Amino acid sequence: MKGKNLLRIILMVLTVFNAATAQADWAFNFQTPVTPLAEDTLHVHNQFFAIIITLFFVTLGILIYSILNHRKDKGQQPATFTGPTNRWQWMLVIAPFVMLFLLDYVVMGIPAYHAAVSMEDTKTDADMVLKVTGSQWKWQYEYPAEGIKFVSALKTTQDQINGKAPKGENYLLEVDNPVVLPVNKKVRILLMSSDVMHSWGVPAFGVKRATVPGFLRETWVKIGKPGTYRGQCAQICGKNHAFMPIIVEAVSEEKYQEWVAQKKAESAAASASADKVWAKEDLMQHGHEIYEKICISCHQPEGKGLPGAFPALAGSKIVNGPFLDKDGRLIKDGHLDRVMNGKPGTAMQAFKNTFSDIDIAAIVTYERNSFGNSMGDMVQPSQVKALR
Ligand SMILES: [Cu+2]
Repeated sequence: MKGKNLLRIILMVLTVFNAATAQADWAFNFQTPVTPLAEDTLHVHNQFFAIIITLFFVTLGILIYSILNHRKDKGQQPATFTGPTNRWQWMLVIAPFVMLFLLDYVVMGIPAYHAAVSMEDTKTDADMVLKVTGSQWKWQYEYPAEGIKFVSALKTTQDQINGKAPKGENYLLEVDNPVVLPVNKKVRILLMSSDVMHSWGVPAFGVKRATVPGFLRETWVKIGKPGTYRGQCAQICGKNHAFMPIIVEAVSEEKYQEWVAQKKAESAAASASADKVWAKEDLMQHGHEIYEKICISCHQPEGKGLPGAFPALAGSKIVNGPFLDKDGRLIKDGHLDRVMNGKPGTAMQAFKNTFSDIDIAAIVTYERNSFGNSMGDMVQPSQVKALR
């Protein structure tokens, strides 16, 4: 009688569990997979989960049954033997071993091997290459074949982060420049880092790969469905680790080509307007936008920095010092040199690699005339261009 009740309880738990996981859009389920890798790994996960849960309930059932029925007060007498003494007992020792061996190395081993091998297969039939560089605290993307290169940074405003404005729908999961990729194309993704370890992770792609300074790592995607896919840095990388999301827009081949053309036109236009003379207000405004997006994470609002970690810009000797010598050459360790070439061994990167001439001129001009700094001077984009 008791054994029947126990069986009923186990069946009930399994039924409830099964009903809960069967709902595809259940809040605690995985995101819908859109790449072969994501489908493969999710399939392996589900299969293993079923095996594990079955083993769990079978062992738990035997355990509970034994506790209830093999009790001293039921008159059970303990056996006195030690070790297997007959063929039947040897069977009880060997059978679980054989079962687990088959489960691990055949039933679970073959699909796991298949998934692991396909994860590493980045080169076969790759249609294009995307380079991803993690840096504190933004992503840099490059399309080598198209000559497109841009920085993708958090778009959520400081006011939202500081609770001064209501949070948007995609709070901390929105960027200024999303990655755009064509659907149904195998994209080989090369990953690197300019400072510390980061990890480029997009759950719907089944991809999460660390970017390691000094190493080139790879993964790939072949996105089956157009859409906006969001991810985050998945390797703790310092103070603003939570503020470097990833967005991939998967679009049709035609839309992708349109985007490529538009990006190329934008960079051509930027290069052309670097040659004209800029008004100080325009540089200040553009510099403010970049500061709020990029520089603020270390140098802080109001340019006060973080003592011991990131230097203040307000009242800084470098910011309030000269940046070009009388022959128009870059002064070593001057303001412009620091922004363009960075400071090796610190979080201060060489921004000439990622920022345009206009960006660099604007940010230097902005810093020299903000936070109580009042140098009154400015840098023209053409000057930056000449220094490259
Ligand atoms: Cu991170």
